Amino acid sequence: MIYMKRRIKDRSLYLVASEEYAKGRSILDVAREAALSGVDIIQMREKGKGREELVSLGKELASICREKDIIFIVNDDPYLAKDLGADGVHLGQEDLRRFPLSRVREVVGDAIVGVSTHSIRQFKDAASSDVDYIAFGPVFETKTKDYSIGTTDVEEASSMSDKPVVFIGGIDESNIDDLLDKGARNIAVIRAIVASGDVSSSVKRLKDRMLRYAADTRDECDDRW
Ligand code: TZP
Ligand code: MG
Repeated sequence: MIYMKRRIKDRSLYLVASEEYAKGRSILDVAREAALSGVDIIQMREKGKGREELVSLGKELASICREKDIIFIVNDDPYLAKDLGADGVHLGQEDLRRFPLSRVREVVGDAIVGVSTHSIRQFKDAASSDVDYIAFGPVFETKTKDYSIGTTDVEEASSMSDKPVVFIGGIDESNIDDLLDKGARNIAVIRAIVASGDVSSSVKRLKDRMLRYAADTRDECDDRW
């Protein structure tokens, strides 16, 4: 059985762990370093690995996360999330066609379910559905998608739902302030952490920006979630 539902903390830094961007480093090494440095959520997102490899990597990532009280999310596959005892699963729009949310709930029970959205219309659908958080993007240019949606809708997406919203896509230290200014509270990245020459410093600086922004604007962490 999957664990009891964990809460996504407000002002979460969410690492999407994909070895293909790790410049030859093992994703486990990157995840370990990131876990020690302050990420709040780690997602296993490995497109090129078979099930056996995913199970073995997933067990290691789950153990790293457990040790540091980090939320562990599995991408694409609710059955794999369940088998790994993950805290949750993340699904894209195409995954939802394969696994309708009613089926996802049957598989993962009360675990965290997150969904990717790429427009306000998709966001609204997600907001009124049985998901626990909503990812919105890609807000900037990124390698995993051949388009980006820009930041025009960030304010609307930030304020439209009581569910946690996680912004994603090309976010790094050079543009994170723009998002925070527009109301973003939770940020997900691949390359800004995974491809960094100094994972620990990158994590600490991103997290520090997020927390400092909250303190400076007196909009401290919201514990509704
Ligand atoms: N979904 C939307 S953008 C993206 C995903 C998985 C990739 C984000 O990667 P990066 O390196 O932070 O742009
Ligand atoms: Mg997917």
